[in-house]
Amino acid sequence: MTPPNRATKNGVLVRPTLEKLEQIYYRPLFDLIQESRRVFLEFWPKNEVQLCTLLSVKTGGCSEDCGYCAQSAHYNTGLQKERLMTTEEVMPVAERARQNGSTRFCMGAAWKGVRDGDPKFETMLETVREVSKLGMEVCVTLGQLGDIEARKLKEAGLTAYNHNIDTSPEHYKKIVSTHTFEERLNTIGSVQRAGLSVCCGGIIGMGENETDRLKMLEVLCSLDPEPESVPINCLTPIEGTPLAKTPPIDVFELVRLIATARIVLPKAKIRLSAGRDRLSREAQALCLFAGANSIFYGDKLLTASNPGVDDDRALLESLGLEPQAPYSDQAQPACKL
Ligand code: SAM
Ligand code: DTB
Ligand code: SF4
Repeated sequence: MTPPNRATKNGVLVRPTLEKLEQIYYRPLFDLIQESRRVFLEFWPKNEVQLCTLLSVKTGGCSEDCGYCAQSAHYNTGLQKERLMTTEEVMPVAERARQNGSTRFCMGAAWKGVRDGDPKFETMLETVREVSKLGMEVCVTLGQLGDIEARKLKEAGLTAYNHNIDTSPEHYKKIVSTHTFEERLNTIGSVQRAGLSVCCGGIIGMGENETDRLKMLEVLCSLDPEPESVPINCLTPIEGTPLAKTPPIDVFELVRLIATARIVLPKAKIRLSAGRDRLSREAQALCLFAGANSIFYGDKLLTASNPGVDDDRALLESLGLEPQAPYSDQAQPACKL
């Protein structure tokens, strides 16, 4: 079924153009939020927020030069490089995540990509096989992959693959030189062909302008199928990286982006991701009102800090929001479609 807020022409879905996105994004803020709230309640009628736990299973020493990243070997960020965690090491963390109410477990590795046949990839497949038995959604972000690797991950029980486009195609070149925007899209293509859900979003606050952010959204809307989840990260400035001194974003620009994403990608989980610990409770509340319905839960992201679990519990409680119920307790997914 076509979402009602998406125009169709002769039954064919019309993807929003940059012009259309600008019309939505630049409305008076309260009009924009009113519309995003309407769409949000239509597709996500429960007052729920998905809690996701993130674990860095292989930290640091990455060959890529992404200008925002603590884990790039190109910059001296003071991060201790670590080997790949074994399945036995990951399992207790995943079990604790489930006990604490997470319904999604995301594992990240600081790699350029993965290759079938590599023993490290075999370890990841084994870990995915075991974690998937716990009944949570399982997501990994391992860098570039092809059709074979995506198919094997799907067979191992993976739900979703996270591979962000991070910014507009134009701005991407200013942030990363060791791989291209096109290569990011190729990996996403393999993930889609394998029948995995795509988790794809970006970072704001890397010196891009608002048009870059809308161009990023235009690319996300052009993905077929659309991304199942869209992480919106605010840059966490990392000492030693080229973006260390980038000023923080205006919070209303973040709210505008989330609201616009909710309107044009109504079925997606919009995840308020990195940078939450620099947002006030009020700012987070506005993001959750405007359309965000998922957060990373736990005091650490991959390497950077995240609000403590007690603070997050208190925030949700004071807003009257519930953590998304675990799958086993749900008669049907929270999204109406
Ligand atoms: N190596 C894999 C890749 O690049 O896809 C996976 C790990 S990477 C750390 C995953 C995502 O985390 C990036 O695409 C980016 O969106 C986000 N991220 C990394 N460092 C960040 C930072 N300092 N601030 C905000 N987001 C960040
Ligand atoms: C995503 O978009 N954000 C998460 C997850 N996908 C893997 C990662 C955020 C990383 C923040 C910086 C750090 O912890 O090093
Ligand atoms: Fe490596 Fe991913 Fe960090 Fe880029 S974002 S340096 S690919 S870990």
